[in-house]
Amino acid sequence: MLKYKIVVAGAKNVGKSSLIARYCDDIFNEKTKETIGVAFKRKEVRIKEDLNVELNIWDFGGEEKYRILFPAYVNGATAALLLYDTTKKSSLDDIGNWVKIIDENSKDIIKVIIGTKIDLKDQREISKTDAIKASKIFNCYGEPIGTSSKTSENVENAFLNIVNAIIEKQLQECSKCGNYFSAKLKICNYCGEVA
Ligand SMILES: Nc1nc2c(ncn2[C@@H]2O[C@H](COP(=O)(O)OP(=O)(O)OP(=O)(O)O)[C@@H](O)[C@H]2O)c(=O)[nH]1
Ligand SMILES: [Mg+2]
Repeated sequence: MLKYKIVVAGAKNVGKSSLIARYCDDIFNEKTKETIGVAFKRKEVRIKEDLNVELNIWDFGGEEKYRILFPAYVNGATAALLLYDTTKKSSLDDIGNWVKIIDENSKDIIKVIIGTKIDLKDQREISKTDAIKASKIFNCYGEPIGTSSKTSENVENAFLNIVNAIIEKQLQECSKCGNYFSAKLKICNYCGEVA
C-alpha cells in the first residue's frame, strides 16, 4: 500500500488534535490536553475500488517549546496541513513561522491551509479573503478550507483535498491497466506500460 507522511502544524490550541480525532475516530471533546511534543495517528483512505493509501499523520504540539522538534520531523513528509483558528487573528500570522521551517527543510512538501472552529461564527476574526491571501503568499495548494471538528463540517473534505493533491503531484494513472503508480517512475510497476 502507498504510504504518506502528513505533518499537522499550527499555533497552540488551533484545534490540530481535534481535527485529527474527528477525522480518524469521529470524536470531539470540548476539553482537550495539549499535545506534548508530537503524537501519531494512522488512517487508511480508499481512493477507488482497488486503491487504498495510508496516511501517517504527525500531530505537532503548538506550544513554542516543542517547535524545536519540527525541523527534524518534517523530513520525509509528503504534505503539511497548516491550521489557523478562524476566531484568533494571530494564528494565521503564525502559519508563516511553520512555512519557513518547512521551506528550509524540504522543497517538495505539499502545503495546505485549513481554518478551524467555523461553528463559532460570532467569534470569527479572520475572513476567507485573508486566508486566501496567506495561502497564495505561502505557495499552498488550492484554497483554504474552513472546518469544524465540533460539527464535522468539511473535516472529510479537508483531508480529501490533501489526498487529491498527493495523487495529482505524486501519482499517475496507467493508461493501459488503470492502476496508479509513482509519478517518478517511467514504467508502470503493475503492467510494465511505458509512461
Ligand atoms: N467550538 C470548537 N472548538 C474546537 C474546535 N476544534 C477544537 N476546538 C477546541 O479547541 C481547544 C483546543 O483543541 P486542540 O485540538 O487540543 O488544539 P491543538 O491545536 O491540538 O493544541 P496543542 O496540542 O496545544 O497545540 C479544545 O478546547 C477543543 O475542544 C472546533 O471545531 N469548534
Ligand atoms: Mg494537540
